[in-house]
Amino acid sequence: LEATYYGGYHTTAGHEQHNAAVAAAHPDLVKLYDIGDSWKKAKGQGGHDIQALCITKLAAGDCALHSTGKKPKFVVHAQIHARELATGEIAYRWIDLLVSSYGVDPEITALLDTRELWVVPIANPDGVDVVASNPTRPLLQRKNVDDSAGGCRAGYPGVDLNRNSSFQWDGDQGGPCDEMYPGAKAASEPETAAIQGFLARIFPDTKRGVDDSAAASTTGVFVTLHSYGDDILAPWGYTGAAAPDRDALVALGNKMGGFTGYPVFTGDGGIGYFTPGSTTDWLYGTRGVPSYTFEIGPKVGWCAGFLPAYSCVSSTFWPLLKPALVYAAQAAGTPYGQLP
Ligand code: 0X9
Ligand code: ZN
Repeated sequence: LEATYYGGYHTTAGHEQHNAAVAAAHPDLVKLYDIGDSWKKAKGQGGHDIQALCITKLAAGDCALHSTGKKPKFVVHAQIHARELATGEIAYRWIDLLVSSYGVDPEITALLDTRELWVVPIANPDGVDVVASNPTRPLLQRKNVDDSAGGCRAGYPGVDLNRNSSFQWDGDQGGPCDEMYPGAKAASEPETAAIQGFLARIFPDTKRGVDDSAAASTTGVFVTLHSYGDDILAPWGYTGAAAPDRDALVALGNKMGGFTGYPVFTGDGGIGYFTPGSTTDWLYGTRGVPSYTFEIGPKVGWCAGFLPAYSCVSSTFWPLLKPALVYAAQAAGTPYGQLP
């Protein structure tokens, strides 16, 4: 299986080889987990396990798949929309930065000493297989590859995994052949069950009204990488009503967006449509974790679009995202307070 395509982007197999190599090379820093199945895997038709890495200077109790760890958690989640090529590469470089900088760069060393840095580099592995199946001109598959609702004469069947989450799921977002098809029911897809199950295990429930003493001391930050809106979207995505912590969410969003030049929007701001069933609304709405969609830009120019030249990763995307992710990881300690 080819590890790369389209000038250097990593296939699902390439990411799997990388994850295994990083875990083997850094047993003191990395734990690698299988958090569930892709749709094809669940059907016994090949497919993939969905992989999550936890990167930290491992001490007793760190990086367990439950919420009792002492270090605040920062999660990077990427390529839930398969055709958004820049996103998985940023996750890949983030992993490499973390494991190669421990004991070398004081800022990253401090991060690994004090945070659990979780990464799900490919949230939609079957979809990425479709995209990479034409290595010179990647296919524009957005969704997973669930075709059980019937054939689509034109276009690509599948469920939009960013409409399938079981918080404010809305079945009226389109039919099986539409790009925003939310699935037959909430969390119908194994990829959704995997990410929700994983996040519910590692994050305690700190949302308002559950335990307000916990809400006041919320730790953890979640970032999902999309492209190419050139902005940051904060909860809620399903409604224009203000989220309970909207001012604090936007304040942290603005700090992170300062590194990338992204403005911060809530509701349908910036995009012009609501997004019921998104990953970020689900995590914020069920666990209270400050959760952001980074829409990697630019919207115009050479590096715009779903399929930018691979050289754009080094020239444009990574230099902007790297400091934003470092900042977000630091902020996971006290996301709503004492912003440095
Ligand atoms: O529509 C989406 O899923 C995202 N845009 S994309 O072009 N990458 O497909 C936007 C998601 C916005 N989410 C929230 N506002 N929570
Ligand atoms: Zn997207």
